[in-house]
Amino acid sequence: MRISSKVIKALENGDPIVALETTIITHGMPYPQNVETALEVESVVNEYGSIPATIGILDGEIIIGLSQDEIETLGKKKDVLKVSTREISVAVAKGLSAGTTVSATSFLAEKANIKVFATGGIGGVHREVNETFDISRDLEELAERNIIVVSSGVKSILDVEKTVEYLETKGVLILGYKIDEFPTFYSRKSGIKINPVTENEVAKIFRTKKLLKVPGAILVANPIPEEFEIDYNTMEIWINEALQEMKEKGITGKGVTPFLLSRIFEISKGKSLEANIALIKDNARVASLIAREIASNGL
Ligand code: PSU
Ligand code: MN
Repeated sequence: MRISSKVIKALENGDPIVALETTIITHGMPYPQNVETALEVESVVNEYGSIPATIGILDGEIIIGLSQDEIETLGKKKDVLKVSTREISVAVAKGLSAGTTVSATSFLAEKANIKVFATGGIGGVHREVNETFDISRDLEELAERNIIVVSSGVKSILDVEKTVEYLETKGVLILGYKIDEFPTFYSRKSGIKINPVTENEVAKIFRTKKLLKVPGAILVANPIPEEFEIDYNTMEIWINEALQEMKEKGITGKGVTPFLLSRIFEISKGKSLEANIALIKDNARVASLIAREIASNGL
């Protein structure tokens, strides 16, 4: 594992750091928007006072703090793997390149002693889980990692209620960044009530949790900025169309999330991508503010 010199310096100085994932680059968005977005997200982290650490695997090397060139290389590369925690070793042993999911990124961020992580949306319990057993590794990993993850809730391609229930079962604390309702990625609404907090309160809760040695992540839900919200019912129509096609094509497992994202991108004529970019940038802002509180409290 290689940690970039910038990130090493920040770690040594106790400066605020925000980890960023790469599956969103390799499997979540088309080129070149994936690379542009990844670089913009890093700028937002910088702008709000923290150091970005984009995490991924290039030719078998785990990198904490990819350079701009490395992000570009990963974003352009064909045949890149999508790795959850269990497959990190495969990519490394075989010298392959990979985007790290929320699970793999949380695992690696914790190893590098990074406390805050920003993403778009985490994986979750899929619709029709009774048939497919498809529950993202992200949820199990978050139960075990001592990290704060900022996301726009979970996508409504998933079963949102079941995902929230599962997070409770697994002991992942859900907090709302200045909101009292769990967001569903493209929409600020779900009807599910959560505890609203400020960045300062997140840091206090993190400290208390640490003192009590309560394991598991804190999931900070930050809703999509209002002007980019997509009407819930319109989204439902698009999602159902994509889900239907997925069934017809027989897509399962790892392919599910990337397929749905790219189909919804096409069906929505790019509107879903615009929303996705807006919310990830806002999550980077919130994560940067939280990381500063964490650092200034010496946590
Ligand atoms: N949600 C998004 N965009 C993404 C992902 C989730 O809006 O790109 C990625 C994340 O990296 C997440 C992964 O960890 O998909 C989950 O994949 P799966 O459902 O196969 O566990
Ligand atoms: Mn899955």
